Amino acid sequence: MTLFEKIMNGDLPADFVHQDDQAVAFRDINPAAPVHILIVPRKVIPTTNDITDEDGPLIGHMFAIARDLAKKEGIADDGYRLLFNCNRHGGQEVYHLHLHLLGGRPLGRMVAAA
Ligand code: DGP
Repeated sequence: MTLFEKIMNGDLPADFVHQDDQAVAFRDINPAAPVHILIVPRKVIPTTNDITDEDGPLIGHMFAIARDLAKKEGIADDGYRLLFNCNRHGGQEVYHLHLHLLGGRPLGRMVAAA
């Protein structure tokens, strides 16, 4: 079972900000910005490489959750970043698809220097 399945099942605690039948969202344990939320589908999809065409509505739903949470967190107007990390070069740590919602301060341009 993935770490995020354990969180969704309630076996591990998390600070949930959204839950529905398809996806959940909770605050990142190691926030990289004042707002750092992970949007996680209940379906286990290891990486963005594993997304299928049938997952389109689910992925769209994740973005809709991010949009609504950005508004709720008060960061929609100033702006924010949404990102997926994939595999080693992407810096992925948890192999259960998740969309990062980051904001609350200027985030700089794109990626940090290696
Ligand atoms: P990624 O590198 O894209 O796989 O991001 C994984 C994120 O998950 C990372 O920012 C830290 C976060 N994380 C890892 N373990 C936990 C946990 O047990 N609880 C919460 N809330 N977040 C976690």
